[in-house]
Amino acid sequence: TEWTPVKSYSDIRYEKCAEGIAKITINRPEKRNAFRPETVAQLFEAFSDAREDQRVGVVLLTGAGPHTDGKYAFCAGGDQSVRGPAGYVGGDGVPRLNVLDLQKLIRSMPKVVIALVAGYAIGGGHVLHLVCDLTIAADNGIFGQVGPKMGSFDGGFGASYLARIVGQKKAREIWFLCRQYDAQQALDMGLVNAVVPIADLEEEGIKWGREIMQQSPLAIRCLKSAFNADVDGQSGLQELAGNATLLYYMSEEAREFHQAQREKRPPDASKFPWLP
Ligand code: 2NE
Repeated sequence: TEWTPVKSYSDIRYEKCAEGIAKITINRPEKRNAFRPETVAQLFEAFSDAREDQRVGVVLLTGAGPHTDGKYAFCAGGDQSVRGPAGYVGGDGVPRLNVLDLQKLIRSMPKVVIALVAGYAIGGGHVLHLVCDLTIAADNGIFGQVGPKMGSFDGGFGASYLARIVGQKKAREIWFLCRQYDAQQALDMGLVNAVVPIADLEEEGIKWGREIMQQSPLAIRCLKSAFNADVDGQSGLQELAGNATLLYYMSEEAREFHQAQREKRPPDASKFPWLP
């Protein structure tokens, strides 16, 4: 697969291929791909671009590696070296938790986001794979939360969505004991969709991406928002309803009513059935 860089960034790589698949790589291997505010801002920009690009249907999210010590990481969460008293502090001196905005974007964008996890998905990095639609793990994948042992927690998607995925007992175990789980254990608890040899990780992601790119974009879009609606309360319903509006706009019926208003004439409602 030939990847074309979209834009150059300090903390991430952002590429696209001709088949409608984008690849976003967190590129701080010396920090196990931990994110600082700038990393998150760059991720947000790349994901926003992928969302806007009508040729893109699938985004792969992964971490650069291996590091010079031979170890891999998807993401080790927030960069603790820039954590201040009110959040993670970037070059502008402002404390932020902007990864929460990124989580919402990944979750609500009407494209399929696949996490490719090699090595550590820990803390806020674990939550990032969690909010992706699908996760493919390399056989060296390591999963876990660490908040309670290092002074943090994610009680949002990191807790409630985790519990939807692995069940209440397991989610509480993950957060209360802060253990690390290997890829097979993650597969057994439904935390990931597949485990493959590390050498095959990207190829497997592309294979899944290609299969998704053969499907109906509108069907995938509506399904993603339907899955979200079950869990996300009013904002989930808003996404689902937005798709209903989109589909309605695309109908002959909406066009007639819109046209009639523009032409200052009564709409011809008789043309449209009241379906059972
Ligand atoms: C990931 C893990 C378990 C890997 O262990 P190991 O032994 O393979 O690597 P090591 O030696 O710990 O790390 C290698 C280098 O990466 C840096 C380390 O400081 C080290 O740097 P040097 O000493 O070589 O210079 N590094 C690793 N993770 C980092 C991080 N998160 N921030 C800054 N530097 C990091 C092990 O590294 C580990 O446990 N990492 C810390 C995990 C962690 O505490 N994550 C934050 C959780 S809180 C969070 O993510 C969060 C939240 O709770 C709420 C909102 C937003 C974010």
